[in-house]
Amino acid sequence: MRTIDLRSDTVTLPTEEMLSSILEARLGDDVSREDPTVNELEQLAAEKFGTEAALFTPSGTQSNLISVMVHCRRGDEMLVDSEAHIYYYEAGGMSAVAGVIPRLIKGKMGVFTGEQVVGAIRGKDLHFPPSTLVEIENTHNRAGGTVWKPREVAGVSKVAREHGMKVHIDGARIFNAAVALGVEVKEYARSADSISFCLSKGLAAPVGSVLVGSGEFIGKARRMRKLLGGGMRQAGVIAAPGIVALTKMVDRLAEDHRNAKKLARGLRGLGTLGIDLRTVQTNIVLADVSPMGLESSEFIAKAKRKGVLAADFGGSTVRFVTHYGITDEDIEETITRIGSMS
Ligand code: TLP
Repeated sequence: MRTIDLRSDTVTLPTEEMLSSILEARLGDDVSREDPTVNELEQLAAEKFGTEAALFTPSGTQSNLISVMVHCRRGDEMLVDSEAHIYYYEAGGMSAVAGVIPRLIKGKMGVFTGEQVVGAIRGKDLHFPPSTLVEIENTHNRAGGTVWKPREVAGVSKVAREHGMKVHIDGARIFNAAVALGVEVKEYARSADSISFCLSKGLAAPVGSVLVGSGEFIGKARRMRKLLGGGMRQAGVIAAPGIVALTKMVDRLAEDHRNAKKLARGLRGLGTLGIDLRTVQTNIVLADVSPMGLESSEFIAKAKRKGVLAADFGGSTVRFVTHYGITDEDIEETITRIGSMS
């Protein structure tokens, strides 16, 4: 029985073209900015986002942390959705390393508004930590891969800027958002001071993320990457597949989105899982397994015995993620196998 791995788009394996690109990559010492392949990737990313500069990093977690360290001083406060990845899944780095306290905003399906930001900003009082950064997650992982529209980001950004705050977008899956709406990622970059995106999720590269922003921001970010031990040497071996990811793998995300919708409708049709189709906007499907009388961990163990892997989102919620390597037939097979679970 073939295992269908829907735990995450992080499980994607590099394409043949990515593997060959590694062998052909021109290399140098990237800490001295002498790796032509890393330089090419950074230039390509900056062009795509319409920003002055870009920085290749080992992971999305490090990119987000670097941004917080550049935008904030220790003791500052940042406004962030209560289910945001940076708050939920990044080992508390924003506080443990950057010394920043999170102030939580409750978004609707991961999206919050300028008014909510205004409501959360602290006044200028010596008792309060300065509110210096707003973080937006697009697409929003724990909300089910939901999308921020460029005008929603612009609304938050306008308010943030009026209050002297910076805006960072955790765009781990920002290309999923752009493809789902048919917009350019540039439309998001206009409203942000920094964006982090991942090469190693739906775009299928084996390693790496990229931070984009102004020349000044990226200059500071480069120093923070070094401070965090993220300065890499012949990093062209991992940047080369990243170039393939950016140039060849973006448009095909639409296929993952179609598969996610098909999976969501199929699973919902079984009548034994709670699925809110409004949240199925990109490549993530969240399912409430409580109608089956199961906790998420029990469902996952049972599904595994049927050869279907899903991720545990706690309580009675499980997550399925479609990606490169999951076919139309896999989706049908998943629905059949889950339907046969008793
Ligand atoms: N998300 C992973 C896990 O950490 C949960 C996943 O399987 O979805 N921002 C967002 C929105 C993410 O979803 C992730 C990874 C990251 C940042 C961190 O990226 P990495 O794993 O490269 O540090």
